[in-house]
Amino acid sequence: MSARDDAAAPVRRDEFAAALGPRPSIDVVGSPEVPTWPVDVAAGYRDAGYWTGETFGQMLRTRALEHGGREAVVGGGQRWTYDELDRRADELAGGLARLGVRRGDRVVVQLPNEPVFLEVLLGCLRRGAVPVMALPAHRSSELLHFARHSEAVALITTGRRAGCDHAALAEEVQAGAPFLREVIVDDPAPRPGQRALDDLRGDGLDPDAHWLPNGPDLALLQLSGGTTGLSKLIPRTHDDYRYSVQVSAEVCGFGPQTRYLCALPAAHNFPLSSPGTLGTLWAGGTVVMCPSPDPRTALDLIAAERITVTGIVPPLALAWLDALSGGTWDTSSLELLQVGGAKLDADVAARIEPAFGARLQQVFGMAEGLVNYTRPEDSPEVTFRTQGRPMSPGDEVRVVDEAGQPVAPGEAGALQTRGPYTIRGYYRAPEHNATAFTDDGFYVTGDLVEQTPSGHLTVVGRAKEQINRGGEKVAPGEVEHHLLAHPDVVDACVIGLPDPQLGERTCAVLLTRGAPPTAASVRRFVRERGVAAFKVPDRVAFVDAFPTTGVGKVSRRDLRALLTAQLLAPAGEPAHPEPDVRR
Ligand code: AMP
Ligand code: DBH
Repeated sequence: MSARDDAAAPVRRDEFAAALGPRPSIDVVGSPEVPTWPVDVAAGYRDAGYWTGETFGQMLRTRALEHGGREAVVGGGQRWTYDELDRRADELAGGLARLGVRRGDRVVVQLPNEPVFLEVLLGCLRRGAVPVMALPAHRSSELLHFARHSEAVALITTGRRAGCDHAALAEEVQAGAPFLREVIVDDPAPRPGQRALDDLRGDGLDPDAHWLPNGPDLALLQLSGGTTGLSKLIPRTHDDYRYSVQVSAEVCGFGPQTRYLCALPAAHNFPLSSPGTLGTLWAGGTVVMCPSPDPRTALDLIAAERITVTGIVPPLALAWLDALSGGTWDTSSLELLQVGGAKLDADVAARIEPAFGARLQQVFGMAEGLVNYTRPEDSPEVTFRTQGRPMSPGDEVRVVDEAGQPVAPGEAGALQTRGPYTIRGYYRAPEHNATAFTDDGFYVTGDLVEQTPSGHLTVVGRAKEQINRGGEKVAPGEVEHHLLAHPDVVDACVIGLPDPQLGERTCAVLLTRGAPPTAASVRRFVRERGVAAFKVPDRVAFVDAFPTTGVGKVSRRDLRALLTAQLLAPAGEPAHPEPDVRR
């Protein structure tokens, strides 16, 4: 990072001094490890007014000066004004500084949909610490990967939520991540070796005593769904992420009147930035944190809090539609329902507006950058059948064939993109970057799309191995790695099978030695390896041999065809919700 070292900054509390141990090196933005835009391209984005140099810490302060007494965030029985959120972010930033967390240091953050999420996120951003945006669903294997790969100095988590003891989980992570000096828990009675979040509150950040971040600095590390292996970390700068939040808010018509329900996990790129919670704060609106996306909780909150907009994934759209058809909820305040993260069926799309009395907006985005939206002026045909068009005039998209040549207009091809908020490389992944980005800096999205003359994109398929389980992305290789650790498993292949609710479900196809284990025991084995529940295979099947391609690689396509025919075709077999299938 371009930061100067502020280790000499005064440590104002003795108890924190002991925490100052050896530090990992600070990243240099623009190094092969943390790729960034070429200097001339960056200058162009600044000249065009896309990048303003404003950091998220400054953005919040500006909004507090403008809207101080207005409600910023609501949830868990709390209602904070912009002034209060700003003060809390300042205190958190000050607390981090006293702990010796410097500008550029990585901090893994795993928090539920509660106001504290924004307090900690904005505290980190104001300090210039770089949050790694873990989801509440992540377990030890993912958290360890994030902590180790980023050499995080701290982990900020919650107590017990939704049946998971996050403090105990943090203890596991602590044991395996040597750089992790601090585990901070949002719980007044932390475990030994952990610290209460309350300890960080109290004094604000003294702007003279600490170096604060600048626009080109890393703001946060988002997570990619991954394709073949573990999640990649996505380096987003204050300049580019703030720009994406601003354009999103403008395109979606967010303003001080906006009341946004954060129904998806708050750390995910969609509810965070498209326009999400940060877009709502950019616009001076109110964020309402929804503790769970189940229809009853969410629809009750929409009515009680007079929500005007929310964003959900297609399976939730189905579940909410189903609830609305069987009960009465007041959704009269809702103006816009965003659906994205996975392909929305056109017929389901057409049901949204009559059921909710709100306009549908399709959102096709990626944590790496590019976000597409349908717009109010789009015809029903375009709104139902396409996933929108790029949000910024600075977005460049091209649709290419296997040789990398542009396809004829309207034909399907692979989507590549670059622009003022699309990364030029993953964090600390030079080898992967060599193929995930073209020589001229386009991100190879792995999505197959068709583009209309109006520029709208329809997602028609995928060239990447990733499985999209209703918006939750599963990298087959990551799950296969866990399956291969099973003592009875010789070889494993994880594929996606069609599913009416989720679009796709995962199926682990196994080659075993001796009598095959039960499907339930295989699933338990994967779960006990400490992975997010959405990655535990929905189905388990056994084969005597894998179909192979000409060069002897396992043919996922043939396997998918075989399993789709074998597992889903027989009449009477419950496709849902019964997850285990033994063959
Ligand atoms: P990630 O890179 O993990 O952030 O996931 C982004 C990917 O999700 C995209 O590249 C698409 O494959 C998929 N995706 C997101 N939104 C949509 C959508 N509206 N329709 C179809 N696929 C989508
Ligand atoms: O799926 C995604 O990653 C996604 C979907 C909609 C996203 O990152 C976004 C909007 O910003």
